[in-house]
Amino acid sequence: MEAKVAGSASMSLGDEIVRRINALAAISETSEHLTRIFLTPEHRAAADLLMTWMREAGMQAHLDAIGNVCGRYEGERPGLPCLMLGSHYDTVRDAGRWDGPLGLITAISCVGDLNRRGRRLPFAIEVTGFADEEGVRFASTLLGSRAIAGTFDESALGSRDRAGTTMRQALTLFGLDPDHIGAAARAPGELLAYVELHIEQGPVLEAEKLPVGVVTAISGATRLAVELRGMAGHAGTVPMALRRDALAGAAECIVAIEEFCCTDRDGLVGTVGYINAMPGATNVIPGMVSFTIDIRTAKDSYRKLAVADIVRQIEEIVKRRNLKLDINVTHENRTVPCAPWLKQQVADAVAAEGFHVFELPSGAGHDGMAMIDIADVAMLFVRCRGGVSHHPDEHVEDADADAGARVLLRLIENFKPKA
Ligand code: HGY
Ligand code: MN
Ligand code: MN
Repeated sequence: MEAKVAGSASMSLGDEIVRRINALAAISETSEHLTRIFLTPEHRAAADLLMTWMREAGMQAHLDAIGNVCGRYEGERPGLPCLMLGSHYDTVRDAGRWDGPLGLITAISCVGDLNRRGRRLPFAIEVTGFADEEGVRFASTLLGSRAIAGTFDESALGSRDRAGTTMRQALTLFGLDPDHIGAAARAPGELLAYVELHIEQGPVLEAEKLPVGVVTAISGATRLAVELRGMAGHAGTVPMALRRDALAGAAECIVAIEEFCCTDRDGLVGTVGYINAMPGATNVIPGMVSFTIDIRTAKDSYRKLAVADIVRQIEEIVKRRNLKLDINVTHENRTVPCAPWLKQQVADAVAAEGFHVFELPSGAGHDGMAMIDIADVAMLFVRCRGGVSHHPDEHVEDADADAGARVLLRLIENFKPKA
């Protein structure tokens, strides 16, 4: 049991949160970088630590059928519908320690504060650590929140990671039953609302000199997997004019994507985050290249047009270079608005804690994009240094972690279900 820090409850909240962020960050695939991927041993160790903290906070805690960590703090009487809080506990590769865990640990610490004060509310509180928001291991993402929302696509069980392991096999190895994922789905009406605290992952709050912000909407995203096939060959003997170089073709596609997105089109952003060239030898012309594309803009209709335009450009490059193309959408999420009635309660809590109410959209995706199918959603952003995220330099000042906790606790204690 951790020693409770003296001082006001919210100061101990901030201290406790930062200490736990650092403790959780130590659970990683390697000691050099923070990487915690879905259904790995470090994923399980993190789940166990989170359940320990949930139980210390007075919650019942369990792992659900897809590996979400689920904590429940009963209301004035058992079985009441809940205000669900939480965030994800998986990370990207070489990640920062705040993306996901800040929202999850802050929610656990807020419940711990209520528990220490013996406070019970006219609703239950549930805190969920979503198992896979980043979608690093298997192409599809939001797996944990989709399972809870009842929208998990069973066909994803056949998707393979880079080692060729299927999600089905990984779930089984993790000790879960892939044919039982449906049991994670919650019935509509069990949740009064879903509220997530998260780092902004952008520079706006820092520019505004504000510790917290109220999210208006979560931008939609489209992810695609591309495979180009040409002809492997000897780097020293095949004349340039006779080559079908898959990597040179991929390079032309990647530059075309960047140029298309740079023409300042309604906040359109495009990223190629992963590429793999085969056979991967210095003296062999690459015969096969696979890469990923991530396209985002807040306007769904515009994003669909942009994706179609980019695919058309890739098809033209591939044809001209006499390559074979295989391109699939692996993830598609519409832009999700935060519910006005709930967003207002986040804003009221920000104001009640003495902070300026500032609204901003989220360019990053979050589990609320799946949770919207089962409950209204809202988000509270916390400033992060330089807006840096998905990077080991990601950082939140102690005072901002404490500010976020104070606002979330205020929101919880003043929460009114939708009339
Ligand atoms: O990709 C995203 O926007 C989120 O961090 N998973
Ligand atoms: Mn992330
Ligand atoms: Mn995140």
